Order: sequence, then C-alpha cells, then structure tokens
Amino acid sequence: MERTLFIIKPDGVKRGIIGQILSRIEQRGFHIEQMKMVEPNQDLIDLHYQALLDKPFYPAVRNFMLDGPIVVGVLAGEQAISGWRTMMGATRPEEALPGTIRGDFAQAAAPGQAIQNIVHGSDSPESAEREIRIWFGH
Ligand code: DAT
Ligand code: MG
Repeated sequence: MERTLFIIKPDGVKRGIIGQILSRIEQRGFHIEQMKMVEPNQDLIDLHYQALLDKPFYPAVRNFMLDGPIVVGVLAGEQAISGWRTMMGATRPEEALPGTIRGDFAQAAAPGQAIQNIVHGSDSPESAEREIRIWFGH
C-alpha cells in the first residue's frame, strides 16, 4: 500500500467537478484517507511548490493556486502515486490524453499564464511524504 497527496486546484473547484473527480478516485479503488477544503495562504503554497520557487513561471502558479478554495486529500492504494499520476494525465492540458482528468477537463493555458490543470499529485514517495506532512501534519 502506498499513500499520495492529491489536490483539486481552484479551477477544479470553480468548475464544479469535485464530485466527478472524487468519483473517479473511488471507481479506481483508491481509498480516500483524509480530505479537507482549504483556502491556503502563500506560505503553504510556497512550501508545497518549494522545488518551483525560482522558476520564471512560479509567480503565476502561486497566484493561480491562491485564486480560491482547494480540496486537499490523501489517497491510499496499490501504487497510488503512479496510479493517480496516470489518472491525472500530462502536465500540459494540450498533451493530456482523453480519459485522464486533465485531458477531459483542463484547458490550454494562454501564453505567459500558469498552466491550470485541475489536479495535483505527488511525484515520488519522498514528495508524497513531504506533501502529506505539509497539509496534514503527519
Ligand atoms: P505536475 O503538476 O504535473 O507535477 P510540475 O510539478 O512540473 O507538474 O509543475 C507544477 C505545476 O506548475 C503544474 O501543474 C502547472 C505549473 N507549471 C509547470 N510548468 C509550467 C510552465 N512552464 N508554465 C506555466 N505553468 C507551469
Ligand atoms: Mg509536480
């Protein structure tokens, strides 16, 4: 069993697709261990995206992530980290395959804008542990 952190980003909440995303998670058989809706502050977003802080596009990502409430949760299951990444699809909406969450729901970013791609998932066991600690404290 593996655990991973998922986030439904402000665009997913605003579009009214929280239920559809949670349904996909449940259909896939992942167990939602913990979940909450939060309006994070900048410090929390900067901690979460620590690895991106010095990227030129990061200020746009930060502003986007502070644009409204998000849903944050912990998924558990066999290969939950890679399985959830597969369900999410590619980072760039225009490259995300149909059938993935990003492929089905995300819209291509305008030039110079943050990529708005509906969901987040940890990319390794180390980042899953780090991100779960940031959002849930254990
Ligand atoms: P992922 O969310 O697929 O793990 P990532 O960790 O590389 O992708 O980047 C985090 C988020 O930052 C990503 O979901 C969207 C945004 N982002 C990444 N690269 C970007 C870029 N070149 N321009 C604008 N936003 C970007
Ligand atoms: Mg990432």
